Amino acid sequence: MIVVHHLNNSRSQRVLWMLEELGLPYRVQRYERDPKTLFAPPELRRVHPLGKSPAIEDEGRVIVESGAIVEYLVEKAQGRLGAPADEASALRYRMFLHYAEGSLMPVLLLKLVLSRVPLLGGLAIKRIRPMIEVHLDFVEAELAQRPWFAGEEMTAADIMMSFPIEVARHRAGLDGSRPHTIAWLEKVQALPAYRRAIEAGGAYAYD
Ligand SMILES: N[C@@H](CCC(=O)N[C@@H](CS)C(=O)NCC(=O)O)C(=O)O
Repeated sequence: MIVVHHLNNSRSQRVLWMLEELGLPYRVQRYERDPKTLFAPPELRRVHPLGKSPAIEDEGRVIVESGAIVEYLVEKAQGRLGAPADEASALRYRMFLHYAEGSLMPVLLLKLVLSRVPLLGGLAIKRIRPMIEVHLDFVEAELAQRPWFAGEEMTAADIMMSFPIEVARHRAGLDGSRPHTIAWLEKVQALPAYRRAIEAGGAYAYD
């Protein structure tokens, strides 16, 4: 059985969602962030030297990095939730799979870190804000054209994008002025597998 090393309020929530969508059996090993620093507890370093979540264990292997985990699970499920058949959707699938952690999360994380730096942090955030707007406009324009990030079907690209979009919603000003993105998020949050994943992972909050 797959073991998910799950940190509260973290990227590993989307691994739980993916496992629920695929109906693969798993067990959750829970870890709690330090309430002050928000860092993971040292026990996670016993799983993998990076000490980050998500990490999964399957068949004696430890796998880290949400994107790599998601691709591993697509393969394990014989391609379910993987790249769609048509070329344009498949290209978007691959792009969003990487974009979530490669481009969108870094600017959101930068804002989060700066928001904890007194005085100068506030000034620096003013420089970051326009960068975030460019990303949120891009996402909105994409979702205005199709129901899911890759195309007509929900894929692992949507699962990867769920975490940064949730972070943007709670901490970076994503609101009803970007109606397609909000509609996508509400659609995702209403999915039965998503709800089950929330129950499995525990309360999910950014505030
Ligand atoms: N790019 C990695 C990022 C992993 C990561 O930074 N995870 C965060 C949780 S959202 C974490 O473990 N933070 C706790 C810490 O850094 O101590 C991934 O997508 O898996």
